[in-house]
This record gives sequence, structure tokens and C-alpha cells, in this order.
Amino acid sequence: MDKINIKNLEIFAKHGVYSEENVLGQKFIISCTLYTDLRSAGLKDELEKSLDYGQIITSIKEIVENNVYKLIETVAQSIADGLLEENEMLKQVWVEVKKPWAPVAAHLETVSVEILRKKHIAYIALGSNMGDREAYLGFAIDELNKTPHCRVMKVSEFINTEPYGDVEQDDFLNAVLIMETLLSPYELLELVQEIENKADRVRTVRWGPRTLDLDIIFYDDIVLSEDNLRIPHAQAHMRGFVLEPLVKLSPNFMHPLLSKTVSELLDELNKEELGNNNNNES
Ligand code: A4P
Ligand code: MG
Repeated sequence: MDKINIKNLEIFAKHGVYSEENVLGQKFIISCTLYTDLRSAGLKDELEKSLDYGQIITSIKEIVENNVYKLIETVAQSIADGLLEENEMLKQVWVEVKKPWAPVAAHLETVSVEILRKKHIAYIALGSNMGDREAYLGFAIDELNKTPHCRVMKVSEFINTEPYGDVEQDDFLNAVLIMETLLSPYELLELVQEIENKADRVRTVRWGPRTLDLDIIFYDDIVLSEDNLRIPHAQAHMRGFVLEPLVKLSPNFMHPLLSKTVSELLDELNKEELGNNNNNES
């Protein structure tokens, strides 16, 4: 990906673990690399097609000068989050924060931290089969969208589906959404569980009726298998109520474990179900 580099921007600010540092202040030196696509700006010679580095520098100065943090880790994190949040074109950012006058009893040139942060794409499946189902799905979309560092980009139609699994229960309303997020997979899991709890979700029967269920289906193309979090969602490829809305949003998305597009997975599932129905009839 193309890059814009900002090297050794000097800012006087008050970050540090000692209270003297928070009063007297000292020099910080910031560098960053902004990853974005510069082709269109290069061809058209128009600033609107690129990132305005003057504006980026103003934003960095505001973040560094107007806050007081203990750690340079937090300074770097705030710069990365602030820039990614403010600039839609910015996909990834590398930030370095140097502290040349760090109060340590030794001779050194500088101490520094470097971080690389990017926007992630997550696919979330939504389901409800209790109470005002449409309102619960709408509530979840609003809650996700208004969370800092999260932006809902596309939402599928809401579809009515028969319950899957052995539990006898009412029909579900299901949907899938695509969001951009700076949260890690575990932070995202915590967020969706908080939203489920706010929607009066009570966990009783596994796979049983619920006001709101939010499952993380994909997160970029990562594969993760822990006790409390599996990505891709372990059952997604077997569920029409997930694949159908998913195919409408992003038919060519490749399942990172099965190496098949979601359209191919839905076709396979439909064929399998047709086969099962024919077997039951004969
Ligand atoms: N967990 C692991 N991986 C994930 C992930 N990728 N996303 C863990 C979200 N959670 C994940 O979930 C149980 C645990 O899964 C969580 O603690 C989390 O750490 P839960 O929502 O608390 O419990 P649950 O409802 O019993 O399980 P689950 O897996 O969410 O239920 P399902 O599998 O979603 O099934 N039929 C239709 N037509 N439409 C539906 O929406 N939904 C279900 C619920 C059954 N039948 C349905 C539908
Ligand atoms: Mg769930």
C-alpha cells in the first residue's frame, strides 16, 4: 500500500509517570507512516483524493498537547485511534513516540514506542425471536454504530427464518451486518455481549429463545480458536439464516478456513438440504 511519512515532529507536552513531568513538560518526537491508496491523487493532482498531511499534523499536535497521559504507549495509541477515526481514507498507521529527555539515571539518546494499528472488518450475525424482534435488531445496529471506534457500513435485509436446532421455539428475525472497527476480536466479543445484556437477554437454554443474539462470523481473515471465542463462527457455514443475508452483502467473501466463498457455501448447503428432503420423501 502507498504511504505518507511524517518524520520527527517535535511537540512539547506533559506526559509521564512522575508528577513533575505533568507540570513541567518536555519534548516528545512523533513520527508516523500513513497507509492509504495514493493512485487517484497522483493521477488527478487533487488534495481531496489524498490525506492532507497539514491537517494530520494539526490533529497529532492537538492529541499530544491537549491530553496528559502517564505512558508513551497511551500517547501512541491515542494518535493512532484519533487519526484512523478522523480519516476515512486512512487504512493503517504506524506511530512512533520518542521521549529524548526521559527522566532516567542513565545516558541515552532516546526511549520510544512504535505501534502499528489498522481498521478491521467484522461480520456480525444478528438474531431475535422474542418480543419486538425488529426493534431489538435495530437497537443492536444503533448500539454498535455509536460505540467509539466502530462504524456500521452495511446491513442486510431482516429475514424471517424457522428455528434451527432441536429447541421448539418461535421464528427468528435474522440479519447480518458489516462493520469497521479498531477493537480487537476479544473487545468486540465483550461489546456484543454487553449489547445482548442491555437487550434484556437472559441465558437459559443453549440455542433457545432470545431477545437478541449477536455472533461474530468473520473478523478480517483471521482464524482463532479459543474456548470463549471461535472465528470464523464454528456453525456459520451450516446455517442458511447466516449465509443468505451474508451472500446479499458480500457474495465473494472467502471463508478463511474452508477456502470457499460464502456463495459457494450457501449453494452447497441448499443442495444438501434438497438431498435430505428428497431422502425423507422417498
Ligand atoms: N463464542 C464463541 N465464538 C463466538 C463468536 N464467534 N461470536 C462464545 C460470539 N460468541 C462466540 O454464546 C455462547 C458462547 O459462545 C459465548 O459465551 C461466547 O464466548 P451465547 O450467545 O451466550 O449462547 P448460545 O445462544 O447458547 O449459543 P450461540 O452459539 O450464540 O447460539 P447460536 O449458535 O447462535 O444459536 N435459528 C434461526 N433460524 N435463527 C437464529 O438466529 N439462533 C440460535 C442460537 C438457534 N437457532 C436459530 C438461531
Ligand atoms: Mg451468541
